[in-house]
Amino acid sequence: MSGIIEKLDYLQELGVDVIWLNPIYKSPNADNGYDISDYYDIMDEFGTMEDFDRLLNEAHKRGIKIVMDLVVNHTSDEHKWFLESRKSKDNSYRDFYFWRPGKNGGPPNNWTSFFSGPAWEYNDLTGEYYLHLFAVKQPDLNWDNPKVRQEIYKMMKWWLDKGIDGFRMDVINLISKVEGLPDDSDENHGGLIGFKYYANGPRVHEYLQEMNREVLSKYDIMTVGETPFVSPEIAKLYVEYDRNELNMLFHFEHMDMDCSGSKWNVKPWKLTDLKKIMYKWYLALKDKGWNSLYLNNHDQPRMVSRFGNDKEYRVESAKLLATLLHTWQGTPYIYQGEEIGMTNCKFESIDEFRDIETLNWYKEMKKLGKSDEELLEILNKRSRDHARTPMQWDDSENAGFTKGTPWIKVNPNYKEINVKKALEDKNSVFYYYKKLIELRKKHPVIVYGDVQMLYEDDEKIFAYTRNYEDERLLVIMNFSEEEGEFLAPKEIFTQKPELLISNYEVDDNIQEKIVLKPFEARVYKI
Ligand code: GLO
Repeated sequence: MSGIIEKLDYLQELGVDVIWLNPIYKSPNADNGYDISDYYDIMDEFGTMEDFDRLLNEAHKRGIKIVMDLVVNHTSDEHKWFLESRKSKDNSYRDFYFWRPGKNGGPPNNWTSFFSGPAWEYNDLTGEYYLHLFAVKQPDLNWDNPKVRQEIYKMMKWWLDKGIDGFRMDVINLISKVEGLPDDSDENHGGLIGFKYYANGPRVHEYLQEMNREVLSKYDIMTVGETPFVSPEIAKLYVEYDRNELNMLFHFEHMDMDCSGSKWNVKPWKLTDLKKIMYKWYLALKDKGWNSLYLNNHDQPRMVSRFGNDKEYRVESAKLLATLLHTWQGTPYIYQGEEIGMTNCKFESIDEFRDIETLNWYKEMKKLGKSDEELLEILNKRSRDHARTPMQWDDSENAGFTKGTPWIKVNPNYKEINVKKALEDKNSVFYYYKKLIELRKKHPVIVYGDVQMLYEDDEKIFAYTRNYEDERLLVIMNFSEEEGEFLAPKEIFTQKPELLISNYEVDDNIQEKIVLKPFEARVYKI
Protein backbone atom coordinates (compact mmCIF):
# COMPACT_ATOMS: atom_id res chain seq x y z
CA MET A 1 0.00 0.00 0.00
CA SER A 2 2.84 2.37 0.85
CA GLY A 3 4.34 1.52 -2.53
CA ILE A 4 1.20 2.71 -4.29
CA ILE A 5 1.11 5.89 -2.23
CA GLU A 6 4.70 6.58 -3.31
CA LYS A 7 3.63 6.33 -6.95
CA LEU A 8 0.45 8.42 -6.82
CA ASP A 9 2.24 11.47 -8.17
CA TYR A 10 3.37 9.42 -11.14
CA LEU A 11 -0.21 8.31 -11.82
CA GLN A 12 -1.43 11.86 -11.45
CA GLU A 13 1.18 13.02 -13.94
CA LEU A 14 -0.12 10.42 -16.40
CA GLY A 15 -3.62 11.78 -15.92
CA VAL A 16 -5.51 8.80 -14.54
CA ASP A 17 -8.83 9.54 -12.84
CA VAL A 18 -9.46 6.21 -11.18
CA ILE A 19 -7.30 3.36 -9.88
CA TRP A 20 -8.80 -0.14 -9.94
CA LEU A 21 -6.95 -2.17 -7.33
CA ASN A 22 -6.76 -5.93 -7.79
CA PRO A 23 -7.78 -7.63 -4.51
CA ILE A 24 -5.87 -6.43 -1.45
CA TYR A 25 -7.99 -8.19 1.16
CA LYS A 26 -6.69 -10.78 3.62
CA SER A 27 -5.94 -13.90 1.63
CA PRO A 28 -3.79 -17.02 1.69
CA ASN A 29 -2.98 -16.04 -1.89
CA ALA A 30 -3.78 -19.25 -3.71
CA ASP A 31 -4.99 -17.14 -6.64
CA ASN A 32 -3.24 -13.82 -6.17
CA GLY A 33 -5.77 -12.48 -3.70
CA TYR A 34 -8.85 -13.66 -5.60
CA ASP A 35 -9.29 -16.08 -2.68
CA ILE A 36 -10.39 -13.88 0.21
CA SER A 37 -10.32 -15.09 3.81
CA ASP A 38 -11.44 -11.80 5.39
CA TYR A 39 -13.23 -9.06 3.45
CA TYR A 40 -12.67 -6.58 6.30
CA ASP A 41 -8.91 -6.82 6.50
CA ILE A 42 -5.84 -6.23 4.33
CA MET A 43 -3.43 -8.87 3.03
CA ASP A 44 -0.28 -8.95 5.20
CA GLU A 45 2.00 -8.53 2.18
CA PHE A 46 0.27 -5.24 1.31
CA GLY A 47 0.12 -3.53 4.70
CA THR A 48 -2.57 -2.60 7.19
CA MET A 49 -5.98 -0.97 7.17
CA GLU A 50 -4.30 2.26 8.33
CA ASP A 51 -2.13 2.10 5.21
CA PHE A 52 -5.26 1.62 3.12
CA ASP A 53 -6.97 4.63 4.72
CA ARG A 54 -3.89 6.68 3.99
CA LEU A 55 -3.88 5.50 0.37
CA LEU A 56 -7.53 6.44 -0.05
CA ASN A 57 -6.94 9.83 1.46
CA GLU A 58 -3.80 10.56 -0.55
CA ALA A 59 -5.48 9.46 -3.78
CA HIS A 60 -8.52 11.64 -3.11
CA LYS A 61 -6.27 14.61 -2.35
CA ARG A 62 -4.95 14.28 -5.89
CA GLY A 63 -8.39 13.92 -7.43
CA ILE A 64 -7.89 10.20 -8.04
CA LYS A 65 -10.64 7.75 -7.19
CA ILE A 66 -10.16 4.20 -5.89
CA VAL A 67 -12.19 1.26 -7.16
CA MET A 68 -11.86 -2.07 -5.34
CA ASP A 69 -12.11 -5.57 -6.71
CA LEU A 70 -15.23 -7.29 -5.41
CA VAL A 71 -14.70 -11.05 -5.37
CA VAL A 72 -17.97 -12.60 -4.25
CA ASN A 73 -18.61 -15.56 -6.50
CA HIS A 74 -16.37 -17.44 -4.08
CA THR A 75 -14.32 -16.99 -0.92
CA SER A 76 -11.15 -18.65 0.26
CA ASP A 77 -11.56 -22.04 1.94
CA GLU A 78 -9.91 -20.29 4.89
CA HIS A 79 -12.76 -17.79 5.23
CA LYS A 80 -14.59 -18.24 8.55
CA TRP A 81 -17.90 -18.95 6.78
CA PHE A 82 -16.33 -21.89 4.97
CA LEU A 83 -14.46 -23.14 8.04
CA GLU A 84 -17.83 -23.27 9.81
CA SER A 85 -19.70 -24.74 6.88
CA ARG A 86 -17.37 -27.69 6.48
CA LYS A 87 -17.76 -28.73 10.13
CA SER A 88 -21.11 -30.53 9.88
CA LYS A 89 -24.14 -30.94 7.66
CA ASP A 90 -26.29 -28.99 10.09
CA ASN A 91 -23.89 -26.12 10.68
CA SER A 92 -25.67 -22.78 10.25
CA TYR A 93 -23.18 -21.81 7.55
CA ARG A 94 -23.55 -25.07 5.60
CA ASP A 95 -25.88 -23.44 3.10
CA PHE A 96 -23.46 -20.55 2.43
CA TYR A 97 -21.77 -22.86 -0.07
CA PHE A 98 -22.76 -25.72 -2.38
CA TRP A 99 -22.35 -28.99 -0.52
CA ARG A 100 -23.68 -32.10 -2.26
CA PRO A 101 -23.38 -35.88 -1.89
CA GLY A 102 -21.46 -37.68 -4.62
CA LYS A 103 -23.07 -39.60 -7.48
CA ASN A 104 -22.09 -43.08 -8.70
CA GLY A 105 -18.91 -43.01 -6.68
CA GLY A 106 -17.82 -39.67 -8.13
CA PRO A 107 -18.60 -35.96 -7.83
CA PRO A 108 -22.21 -34.64 -7.88
CA ASN A 109 -21.98 -33.61 -11.55
CA ASN A 110 -19.54 -33.47 -14.45
CA TRP A 111 -18.67 -29.76 -14.33
CA THR A 112 -15.01 -28.83 -14.66
CA SER A 113 -13.11 -25.97 -13.06
CA PHE A 114 -11.66 -22.93 -14.85
CA PHE A 115 -8.35 -23.95 -13.35
CA SER A 116 -8.38 -27.59 -14.66
CA GLY A 117 -9.85 -30.75 -13.14
CA PRO A 118 -13.31 -31.28 -11.66
CA ALA A 119 -15.27 -28.39 -10.12
CA TRP A 120 -15.88 -30.46 -6.97
CA GLU A 121 -13.73 -31.32 -3.97
CA TYR A 122 -14.49 -34.15 -1.58
CA ASN A 123 -14.43 -33.50 2.13
CA ASP A 124 -13.89 -36.47 4.48
CA LEU A 125 -15.44 -34.99 7.55
CA THR A 126 -19.01 -34.98 6.27
CA GLY A 127 -18.57 -37.24 3.24
CA GLU A 128 -19.81 -34.58 0.79
CA TYR A 129 -18.36 -32.52 -2.01
CA TYR A 130 -18.26 -28.70 -2.35
CA LEU A 131 -18.40 -26.74 -5.59
CA HIS A 132 -15.44 -24.62 -6.72
CA LEU A 133 -15.61 -23.17 -10.24
CA PHE A 134 -12.03 -21.94 -9.76
CA ALA A 135 -9.29 -23.39 -7.53
CA VAL A 136 -9.91 -26.01 -4.84
CA LYS A 137 -9.21 -23.23 -2.35
CA GLN A 138 -12.02 -21.06 -3.82
CA PRO A 139 -15.39 -22.55 -2.79
CA ASP A 140 -18.40 -20.96 -4.56
CA LEU A 141 -20.81 -18.95 -2.43
CA ASN A 142 -24.47 -19.86 -2.62
CA TRP A 143 -26.21 -16.64 -3.68
CA ASP A 144 -29.61 -18.31 -3.48
CA ASN A 145 -29.24 -18.06 0.28
CA PRO A 146 -30.52 -14.59 1.29
CA LYS A 147 -28.16 -14.54 4.27
CA VAL A 148 -25.18 -14.75 1.91
CA ARG A 149 -26.47 -11.79 -0.09
CA GLN A 150 -27.08 -9.74 3.04
CA GLU A 151 -23.55 -10.44 4.31
CA ILE A 152 -22.12 -9.32 0.98
CA TYR A 153 -24.20 -6.13 0.85
CA LYS A 154 -23.19 -5.32 4.41
CA MET A 155 -19.53 -5.70 3.48
CA MET A 156 -19.93 -3.58 0.34
CA LYS A 157 -21.54 -0.80 2.38
CA TRP A 158 -18.72 -0.96 4.90
CA TRP A 159 -16.17 -0.21 2.16
CA LEU A 160 -18.34 2.40 0.47
CA ASP A 161 -18.90 4.16 3.79
CA LYS A 162 -15.14 4.34 4.12
CA GLY A 163 -15.21 6.38 0.92
CA ILE A 164 -14.13 4.07 -1.87
CA ASP A 165 -15.46 5.01 -5.29
CA GLY A 166 -16.77 1.78 -6.75
CA PHE A 167 -16.26 -1.88 -7.52
CA ARG A 168 -14.88 -4.03 -10.30
CA MET A 169 -16.86 -7.21 -9.81
CA ASP A 170 -15.01 -10.45 -10.42
CA VAL A 171 -16.88 -13.02 -12.59
CA ILE A 172 -20.11 -11.47 -11.38
CA ASN A 173 -22.25 -13.15 -14.02
CA LEU A 174 -21.48 -16.60 -12.60
CA ILE A 175 -23.21 -16.10 -9.23
CA SER A 176 -26.54 -17.73 -10.05
CA LYS A 177 -26.46 -21.47 -10.69
CA VAL A 178 -29.30 -23.47 -12.27
CA GLU A 179 -31.26 -25.34 -9.62
CA GLY A 180 -30.31 -28.97 -9.26
CA LEU A 181 -26.81 -28.30 -10.71
CA PRO A 182 -27.46 -30.64 -13.67
CA ASP A 183 -24.85 -32.59 -15.61
CA ASP A 184 -23.75 -30.95 -18.84
CA SER A 185 -24.44 -33.33 -21.70
CA ASP A 186 -22.23 -31.36 -24.06
CA GLU A 187 -18.62 -32.02 -23.12
CA ASN A 188 -17.13 -30.19 -26.06
CA HIS A 189 -16.13 -26.78 -24.82
CA GLY A 190 -12.37 -26.91 -25.05
CA GLY A 191 -12.20 -28.40 -21.59
CA LEU A 192 -14.72 -26.29 -19.66
CA ILE A 193 -17.88 -28.28 -18.93
CA GLY A 194 -21.01 -26.94 -17.27
CA PHE A 195 -20.87 -23.21 -17.87
CA LYS A 196 -24.30 -23.06 -19.45
CA TYR A 197 -25.69 -23.85 -16.01
CA TYR A 198 -24.09 -20.90 -14.27
CA ALA A 199 -22.99 -18.24 -16.81
CA ASN A 200 -25.71 -15.56 -16.86
CA GLY A 201 -27.76 -17.90 -14.67
CA PRO A 202 -31.48 -17.74 -13.92
CA ARG A 203 -31.46 -15.24 -11.03
CA VAL A 204 -28.39 -13.14 -11.78
CA HIS A 205 -30.38 -10.04 -12.78
CA GLU A 206 -32.67 -10.35 -9.79
CA TYR A 207 -29.59 -10.39 -7.55
CA LEU A 208 -27.83 -7.49 -9.25
CA GLN A 209 -30.99 -5.39 -9.15
CA GLU A 210 -31.35 -6.18 -5.48
CA MET A 211 -27.69 -5.23 -4.92
CA ASN A 212 -28.27 -2.02 -6.82
CA ARG A 213 -31.39 -1.17 -4.82
CA GLU A 214 -29.90 -1.98 -1.44
CA VAL A 215 -26.32 -0.76 -1.96
CA LEU A 216 -25.09 0.76 -5.22
CA SER A 217 -27.89 3.26 -5.76
CA LYS A 218 -27.19 4.84 -2.39
CA TYR A 219 -23.69 6.01 -3.38
CA ASP A 220 -22.11 8.11 -6.12
CA ILE A 221 -19.85 5.39 -7.49
CA MET A 222 -18.87 3.43 -10.59
CA THR A 223 -19.23 -0.28 -11.22
CA VAL A 224 -17.81 -2.59 -13.84
CA GLY A 225 -18.56 -6.29 -14.00
CA GLU A 226 -16.19 -8.92 -15.30
CA THR A 227 -18.42 -11.14 -17.42
CA PRO A 228 -17.15 -14.06 -19.48
CA PHE A 229 -19.64 -15.64 -21.93
CA VAL A 230 -21.59 -12.51 -22.81
CA SER A 231 -22.77 -11.40 -26.22
CA PRO A 232 -23.83 -7.78 -26.73
CA GLU A 233 -27.47 -8.88 -26.42
CA ILE A 234 -26.84 -10.43 -23.02
CA ALA A 235 -24.63 -7.50 -22.01
CA LYS A 236 -27.49 -5.06 -22.49
CA LEU A 237 -29.32 -6.73 -19.63
CA TYR A 238 -26.46 -5.85 -17.29
CA VAL A 239 -25.66 -2.31 -18.37
CA GLU A 240 -28.64 -0.61 -19.98
CA TYR A 241 -29.25 2.58 -18.04
CA ASP A 242 -32.86 1.80 -17.16
CA ARG A 243 -32.09 -1.67 -15.78
CA ASN A 244 -30.29 -0.40 -12.69
CA GLU A 245 -27.63 -3.07 -12.52
CA LEU A 246 -24.05 -2.14 -13.53
CA ASN A 247 -22.39 0.80 -15.31
CA MET A 248 -20.06 -1.18 -17.54
CA LEU A 249 -18.76 -4.65 -18.11
CA PHE A 250 -15.66 -6.38 -19.41
CA HIS A 251 -16.56 -8.79 -22.17
CA PHE A 252 -14.10 -11.28 -23.67
CA GLU A 253 -15.05 -11.44 -27.33
CA HIS A 254 -11.88 -9.72 -28.54
CA MET A 255 -9.79 -11.74 -26.08
CA ASP A 256 -11.06 -14.90 -27.79
CA MET A 257 -10.02 -13.79 -31.32
CA ASP A 258 -6.67 -15.54 -31.19
CA CYS A 259 -7.67 -18.89 -29.75
CA SER A 260 -10.17 -21.59 -30.55
CA GLY A 261 -12.13 -23.46 -27.90
CA SER A 262 -9.77 -22.91 -25.03
CA LYS A 263 -7.32 -20.09 -24.31
CA TRP A 264 -4.44 -22.54 -24.74
CA ASN A 265 -5.31 -23.24 -28.39
CA VAL A 266 -3.56 -20.30 -29.97
CA LYS A 267 -4.34 -19.17 -33.53
CA PRO A 268 -3.48 -15.97 -35.42
CA TRP A 269 -5.95 -13.09 -34.98
CA LYS A 270 -7.40 -10.92 -37.74
CA LEU A 271 -7.82 -7.16 -37.78
CA THR A 272 -11.22 -7.50 -39.45
CA ASP A 273 -12.40 -9.57 -36.47
CA LEU A 274 -11.26 -6.90 -34.03
CA LYS A 275 -13.07 -4.23 -36.04
CA LYS A 276 -16.26 -6.28 -36.29
CA ILE A 277 -16.28 -7.02 -32.58
CA MET A 278 -15.62 -3.44 -31.52
CA TYR A 279 -18.18 -2.01 -33.91
CA LYS A 280 -20.81 -4.57 -32.94
CA TRP A 281 -20.39 -3.71 -29.24
CA TYR A 282 -20.46 -0.01 -29.99
CA LEU A 283 -23.74 -0.32 -31.94
CA ALA A 284 -25.35 -2.61 -29.37
CA LEU A 285 -24.81 -0.29 -26.41
CA LYS A 286 -25.10 3.02 -28.28
CA ASP A 287 -27.25 5.50 -26.32
CA LYS A 288 -28.46 2.73 -23.98
CA GLY A 289 -25.35 1.74 -22.06
CA TRP A 290 -21.60 2.30 -22.02
CA ASN A 291 -18.61 0.22 -23.16
CA SER A 292 -15.34 -0.41 -21.35
CA LEU A 293 -12.20 -0.59 -23.51
CA TYR A 294 -9.24 -2.81 -22.75
CA LEU A 295 -6.64 -4.88 -24.56
CA ASN A 296 -4.91 -6.39 -21.55
CA ASN A 297 -5.20 -6.75 -17.78
CA HIS A 298 -3.90 -9.00 -14.98
CA ASP A 299 -5.45 -12.04 -16.69
CA GLN A 300 -4.12 -11.45 -20.19
CA PRO A 301 -0.78 -11.40 -21.98
CA ARG A 302 0.75 -7.96 -22.60
CA MET A 303 -1.06 -6.23 -25.47
CA VAL A 304 2.02 -5.03 -27.34
CA SER A 305 3.29 -8.61 -27.56
CA ARG A 306 -0.10 -9.96 -28.54
CA PHE A 307 -1.55 -7.37 -30.92
CA GLY A 308 1.51 -5.29 -31.83
CA ASN A 309 5.16 -6.03 -32.41
CA ASP A 310 7.23 -6.09 -29.21
CA LYS A 311 10.56 -6.05 -31.10
CA GLU A 312 11.45 -3.46 -33.75
CA TYR A 313 8.10 -1.65 -33.54
CA ARG A 314 7.49 -1.90 -29.82
CA VAL A 315 7.14 1.83 -29.27
CA GLU A 316 5.15 2.49 -32.44
CA SER A 317 2.76 -0.39 -31.95
CA ALA A 318 2.24 0.35 -28.24
CA LYS A 319 1.25 3.88 -29.25
CA LEU A 320 -0.99 2.62 -32.03
CA LEU A 321 -2.91 0.36 -29.63
CA ALA A 322 -3.17 3.23 -27.16
CA THR A 323 -4.67 5.37 -29.93
CA LEU A 324 -7.39 2.82 -30.53
CA LEU A 325 -8.19 2.48 -26.82
CA HIS A 326 -8.43 6.23 -26.31
CA THR A 327 -10.27 7.30 -29.44
CA TRP A 328 -13.03 4.69 -29.53
CA GLN A 329 -16.29 5.28 -27.67
CA GLY A 330 -16.11 3.95 -24.11
CA THR A 331 -13.95 4.14 -21.00
CA PRO A 332 -10.31 3.12 -21.54
CA TYR A 333 -8.67 0.94 -18.89
CA ILE A 334 -4.86 1.02 -18.77
CA TYR A 335 -3.12 -1.92 -17.14
CA GLN A 336 0.04 -1.10 -15.14
CA GLY A 337 3.11 -1.00 -17.37
CA GLU A 338 1.08 -0.71 -20.56
CA GLU A 339 1.79 3.02 -20.44
CA ILE A 340 5.51 2.35 -20.89
CA GLY A 341 5.02 -0.47 -23.40
CA MET A 342 5.89 -3.39 -21.13
CA THR A 343 6.04 -6.71 -22.98
CA ASN A 344 5.50 -10.41 -22.33
CA CYS A 345 8.32 -12.04 -20.40
CA LYS A 346 10.45 -14.93 -21.58
CA PHE A 347 9.93 -17.73 -19.06
CA GLU A 348 12.71 -20.32 -19.34
CA SER A 349 11.19 -23.17 -17.34
CA ILE A 350 7.99 -24.13 -15.55
CA ASP A 351 9.60 -23.24 -12.19
CA GLU A 352 9.49 -19.60 -13.15
CA PHE A 353 5.69 -19.49 -13.37
CA ARG A 354 3.54 -18.66 -10.34
CA ASP A 355 -0.06 -18.57 -11.54
CA ILE A 356 -2.31 -21.40 -10.34
CA GLU A 357 -4.15 -21.52 -13.65
CA THR A 358 -0.87 -22.05 -15.48
CA LEU A 359 0.52 -24.57 -13.01
CA ASN A 360 -2.66 -26.68 -12.88
CA TRP A 361 -2.96 -26.76 -16.65
CA TYR A 362 0.70 -27.71 -17.00
CA LYS A 363 0.25 -30.64 -14.60
CA GLU A 364 -2.80 -31.84 -16.49
CA MET A 365 -1.00 -31.65 -19.84
CA LYS A 366 2.03 -33.47 -18.46
CA LYS A 367 -0.29 -36.33 -17.48
CA LEU A 368 -1.36 -36.46 -21.11
CA GLY A 369 2.28 -36.86 -22.10
CA LYS A 370 2.97 -33.39 -23.55
CA SER A 371 6.57 -32.24 -23.63
CA ASP A 372 7.92 -29.30 -21.66
CA GLU A 373 9.03 -27.71 -24.86
CA GLU A 374 5.59 -27.57 -26.43
CA LEU A 375 3.95 -26.47 -23.17
CA LEU A 376 6.48 -23.70 -22.60
CA GLU A 377 5.87 -22.40 -26.06
CA ILE A 378 2.15 -22.03 -25.35
CA LEU A 379 2.70 -20.60 -21.86
CA ASN A 380 5.15 -18.07 -23.22
CA LYS A 381 2.22 -16.74 -25.24
CA ARG A 382 -0.73 -17.19 -22.93
CA SER A 383 0.13 -17.40 -19.24
CA ARG A 384 -1.40 -14.76 -16.98
CA ASP A 385 2.04 -14.36 -15.43
CA HIS A 386 3.15 -12.14 -18.32
CA ALA A 387 0.99 -9.39 -16.90
CA ARG A 388 2.12 -10.04 -13.35
CA THR A 389 5.89 -9.59 -13.49
CA PRO A 390 7.01 -6.61 -11.39
CA MET A 391 6.38 -3.09 -12.61
CA GLN A 392 9.58 -1.77 -14.19
CA TRP A 393 10.37 1.48 -12.39
CA ASP A 394 14.06 1.92 -13.22
CA ASP A 395 17.23 0.10 -14.25
CA SER A 396 18.40 -0.76 -10.73
CA GLU A 397 18.22 -4.28 -9.35
CA ASN A 398 14.73 -5.87 -9.61
CA ALA A 399 13.70 -2.92 -11.76
CA GLY A 400 13.33 -0.82 -8.60
CA PHE A 401 10.31 -2.89 -7.57
CA THR A 402 11.82 -4.29 -4.37
CA LYS A 403 15.09 -4.59 -2.50
CA GLY A 404 13.99 -8.05 -1.37
CA THR A 405 13.43 -11.08 -3.55
CA PRO A 406 10.45 -10.52 -5.83
CA TRP A 407 7.74 -13.18 -5.73
CA ILE A 408 8.00 -13.66 -9.50
CA LYS A 409 10.85 -12.96 -11.90
CA VAL A 410 11.44 -9.51 -13.31
CA ASN A 411 11.24 -9.23 -17.09
CA PRO A 412 14.91 -9.22 -18.20
CA ASN A 413 14.22 -6.25 -20.50
CA TYR A 414 13.79 -3.86 -17.53
CA LYS A 415 17.06 -2.01 -18.27
CA GLU A 416 15.60 -0.93 -21.60
CA ILE A 417 11.95 -0.56 -20.65
CA ASN A 418 11.30 1.30 -17.42
CA VAL A 419 9.50 4.34 -16.04
CA LYS A 420 12.65 6.35 -15.34
CA LYS A 421 13.71 6.07 -18.95
CA ALA A 422 10.23 6.81 -20.23
CA LEU A 423 10.00 9.99 -18.18
CA GLU A 424 13.31 11.20 -19.62
CA ASP A 425 12.30 10.71 -23.23
CA LYS A 426 9.73 13.12 -24.64
CA ASN A 427 8.86 10.64 -27.40
CA SER A 428 8.17 7.79 -25.01
CA VAL A 429 5.03 5.68 -24.88
CA PHE A 430 4.33 7.32 -21.50
CA TYR A 431 4.04 10.84 -22.89
CA TYR A 432 1.92 9.59 -25.76
CA TYR A 433 -0.58 8.14 -23.24
CA LYS A 434 -0.45 11.35 -21.27
CA LYS A 435 -1.31 13.34 -24.36
CA LEU A 436 -4.14 10.98 -25.37
CA ILE A 437 -5.65 11.36 -21.91
CA GLU A 438 -5.36 15.15 -22.12
CA LEU A 439 -6.98 15.16 -25.56
CA ARG A 440 -9.83 13.01 -24.31
CA LYS A 441 -10.52 15.49 -21.55
CA LYS A 442 -10.34 18.44 -23.92
CA HIS A 443 -12.45 17.18 -26.83
CA PRO A 444 -15.92 15.87 -25.98
CA VAL A 445 -16.04 14.25 -29.44
CA ILE A 446 -13.44 11.71 -28.28
CA VAL A 447 -15.63 10.65 -25.38
CA TYR A 448 -19.13 10.98 -26.78
CA GLY A 449 -18.81 11.03 -30.58
CA ASP A 450 -20.64 8.53 -32.76
CA VAL A 451 -18.43 6.12 -34.73
CA GLN A 452 -18.52 5.76 -38.53
CA MET A 453 -16.31 2.98 -39.83
CA LEU A 454 -14.09 3.42 -42.89
CA TYR A 455 -12.18 0.62 -44.58
CA GLU A 456 -14.30 -2.00 -42.82
CA ASP A 457 -12.94 -5.01 -44.72
CA ASP A 458 -9.28 -4.04 -44.75
CA GLU A 459 -6.81 -6.32 -42.94
CA LYS A 460 -4.24 -3.56 -42.41
CA ILE A 461 -5.98 -0.26 -41.94
CA PHE A 462 -8.30 0.52 -39.04
CA ALA A 463 -9.94 3.90 -39.67
CA TYR A 464 -13.06 5.72 -38.52
CA THR A 465 -14.55 9.11 -37.97
CA ARG A 466 -16.26 10.36 -34.84
CA ASN A 467 -18.95 13.05 -34.67
CA TYR A 468 -20.31 15.05 -31.80
CA GLU A 469 -22.18 18.32 -32.12
CA ASP A 470 -19.93 20.36 -34.43
CA GLU A 471 -16.72 18.47 -33.66
CA ARG A 472 -15.41 15.80 -35.99
CA LEU A 473 -12.47 13.45 -35.68
CA LEU A 474 -10.62 11.19 -38.12
CA VAL A 475 -8.55 8.27 -36.80
CA ILE A 476 -6.30 6.31 -39.16
CA MET A 477 -4.13 3.39 -38.03
CA ASN A 478 -1.96 0.92 -39.89
CA PHE A 479 -1.93 -2.37 -37.98
CA SER A 480 0.80 -3.95 -40.09
CA GLU A 481 4.57 -4.15 -40.36
CA GLU A 482 4.41 -2.87 -43.93
CA GLU A 483 3.40 0.46 -45.34
CA GLY A 484 -0.35 0.91 -45.74
CA GLU A 485 -2.36 3.16 -47.98
CA PHE A 486 -5.28 5.28 -46.92
CA LEU A 487 -7.39 7.15 -49.45
CA ALA A 488 -9.14 9.96 -47.67
CA PRO A 489 -12.78 10.54 -48.61
CA LYS A 490 -13.11 13.79 -50.56
CA GLU A 491 -15.03 15.68 -47.90
CA ILE A 492 -12.12 15.00 -45.56
CA PHE A 493 -9.02 15.91 -47.55
CA THR A 494 -10.53 19.14 -48.79
CA GLN A 495 -10.94 20.33 -45.19
CA LYS A 496 -8.31 22.16 -43.16
CA PRO A 497 -7.49 19.46 -40.68
CA GLU A 498 -5.63 19.76 -37.41
CA LEU A 499 -3.34 16.90 -36.42
CA LEU A 500 -4.08 16.13 -32.76
CA ILE A 501 -1.60 13.31 -32.24
CA SER A 502 0.51 10.84 -34.20
CA ASN A 503 3.22 8.30 -33.47
CA TYR A 504 5.55 9.42 -36.31
CA GLU A 505 6.61 12.95 -37.34
CA VAL A 506 3.95 14.20 -39.78
CA ASP A 507 2.46 17.56 -40.64
CA ASP A 508 -1.12 18.79 -40.53
CA ASN A 509 -1.92 18.28 -44.18
CA ILE A 510 -4.08 15.45 -45.37
CA GLN A 511 -3.48 14.49 -48.97
CA GLU A 512 -5.95 12.45 -50.90
CA LYS A 513 -3.61 9.50 -50.56
CA ILE A 514 -1.78 8.94 -47.29
CA VAL A 515 0.98 6.34 -47.10
CA LEU A 516 1.20 5.10 -43.53
CA LYS A 517 4.41 3.68 -42.08
CA PRO A 518 4.39 0.39 -40.11
CA PHE A 519 2.07 0.73 -37.11
CA GLU A 520 1.49 4.40 -37.85
CA ALA A 521 -1.44 6.10 -36.14
CA ARG A 522 -2.82 9.60 -36.72
CA VAL A 523 -5.72 11.46 -35.21
CA TYR A 524 -7.05 14.57 -36.95
CA LYS A 525 -9.67 17.06 -35.95
CA ILE A 526 -11.51 17.82 -39.21
C1 GLO B 1 -10.54 -13.75 -13.87
C2 GLO B 1 -10.25 -12.98 -12.62
C3 GLO B 1 -9.16 -13.67 -11.92
C4 GLO B 1 -9.40 -14.74 -10.94
C5 GLO B 1 -10.70 -15.48 -11.08
C6 GLO B 1 -11.07 -16.12 -9.83
O1 GLO B 1 -11.49 -14.22 -14.33
O2 GLO B 1 -9.96 -11.67 -12.93
O3 GLO B 1 -7.88 -13.20 -11.99
O4 GLO B 1 -8.41 -15.69 -11.06
O5 GLO B 1 -11.74 -14.69 -11.45
O6 GLO B 1 -11.45 -15.15 -8.90
